[in-house]
Amino acid sequence: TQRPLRRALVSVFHKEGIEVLAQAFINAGTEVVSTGSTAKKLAELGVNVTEVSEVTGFPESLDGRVKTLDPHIHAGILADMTNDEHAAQLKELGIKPFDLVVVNLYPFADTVRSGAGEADVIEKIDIGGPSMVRGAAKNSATVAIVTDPKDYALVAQRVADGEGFTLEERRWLAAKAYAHTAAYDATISEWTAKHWPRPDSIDSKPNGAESTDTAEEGRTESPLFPAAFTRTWDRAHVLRYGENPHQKAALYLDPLNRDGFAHAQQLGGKPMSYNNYVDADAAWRAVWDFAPQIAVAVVKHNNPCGLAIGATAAEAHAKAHACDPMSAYGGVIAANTMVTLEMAQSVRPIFTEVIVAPDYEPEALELLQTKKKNLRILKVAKQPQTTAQFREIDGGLLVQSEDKIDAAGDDPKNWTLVSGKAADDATLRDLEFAWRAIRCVKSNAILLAHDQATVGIGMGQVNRVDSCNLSVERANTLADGANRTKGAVAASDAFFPFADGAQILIDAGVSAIVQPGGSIRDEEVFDAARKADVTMYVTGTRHFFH
Ligand code: 93A
Repeated sequence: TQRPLRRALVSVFHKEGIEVLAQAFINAGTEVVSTGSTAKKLAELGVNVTEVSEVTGFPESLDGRVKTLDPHIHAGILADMTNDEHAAQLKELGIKPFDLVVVNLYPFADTVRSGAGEADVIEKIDIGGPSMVRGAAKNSATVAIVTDPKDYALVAQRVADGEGFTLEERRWLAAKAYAHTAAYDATISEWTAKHWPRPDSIDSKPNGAESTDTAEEGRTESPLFPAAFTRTWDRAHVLRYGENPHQKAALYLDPLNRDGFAHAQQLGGKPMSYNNYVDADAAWRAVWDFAPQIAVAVVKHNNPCGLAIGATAAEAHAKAHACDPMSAYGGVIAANTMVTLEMAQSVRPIFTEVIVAPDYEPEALELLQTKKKNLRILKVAKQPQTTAQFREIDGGLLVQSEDKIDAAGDDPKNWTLVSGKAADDATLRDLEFAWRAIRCVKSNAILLAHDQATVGIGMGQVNRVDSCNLSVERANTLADGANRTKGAVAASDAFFPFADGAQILIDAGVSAIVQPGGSIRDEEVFDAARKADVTMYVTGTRHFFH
């Protein structure tokens, strides 16, 4: 099944690594056909190369949009030379077959990332390249397709040995090639879906049905998340293991969001693990809910064990850590501001897995790098840009827009006072803090806060009463025996279905509670607060998080 690589078609945007191929072609006397600047480069390297325009009898035209799109090229790629009729036809047409096609596509994603204008981006949509790749991959019966420069050395070897690739090898190369063009087109689709949405002039409901967002539920056309379905993920980093050592895991990177958390620059410590990524991403997203105020989050098992706003990074960290020093052991720390030397000093004695921040003072970085050798130190260029969340279910994929603190009910101006007197400024600040902070706590979530810092968090329970008890218990477990529930404020991520949960918080001495409201027993819940003269606001917005 081996086929000698006697005639090659080479058209590559990036010329890196092509030398090894050129040398092999020269040594083996391979016939090489090539496009404009690739031909020039190969000629410089000493290859006896034929220009594509010579083969097609047609000049490269329309600013290079039409170079290889020609039957003289594509018949040479697509002729199955194991098929006698194909071979005969090709001979009749005076076209010679290719044995090897080497293509490297226009850098679409790089061009988008560079911030280039629309016209430049469009020009970097490769048409001829993918056509050659797909054609050669289809014809793996006789053609070897190479799209990955990492394979050049292998190709050079097969050119040199005069035997070429086996059928199995050509098929493997074809499979790689189709993955490559699929990802390439998906990236283009993601960009076009984002930049060229359906205009109002085109009815989303051809049958004239109502065109509200809710009417879109259950429809397959005009998806709510056009970009989500065509999302491509670049370059996988294989991770040591997943959530547990017996699970396989990898990190895939978004080629259009190279400044995101997953692309963090690591400035120290051991390699990131799967769980490190999960926790650090949660912490990183949590702190940005408070921008432009300075915030620090300490996260463990995807839940905050401390979250605070401070006048400085060090103060925010000290307050966040103080919430639950026991749980902070082995946690992940995120800051939405530069990590100062002072903050680094307060982090130093605490066993921490990961620290993530937009930047570090040089002295802070040096201290962390030299005194905490295992600490993974991450620097992230941009605040979170993610818009959609994915969850695979058996036989399907759930997609939703991300929960952000941007609903009407997230603004205290829109809250309704249902019990007690209106909160004073400090209490209202704490209530707003608690409400923002509850977004990142796993449901059912109850969060107690004081002085813009969490003091007790009840998370992830299957009933709200347990979460209330847990938040109170966590608040009052400090070694010094301090009662931190008295005078604290409380937030609940969803309504209280009964008065019992709220009663636990009231009995523990909280001064104010904020919750979405909307239970059929709202009045019972409000009455419990009224009886104790505890301030209660309802937001009308919920922040479940699972
Ligand atoms: O503009 S194209 O879509 N039209 C074509 O006919 C064509 N043929 C090859 N782009 C085309 N190519 C691409 O040109 C290749 O995929 C490769 O990226 C690049 C190589 O051109 P050059 O050799 O001039 O640098």
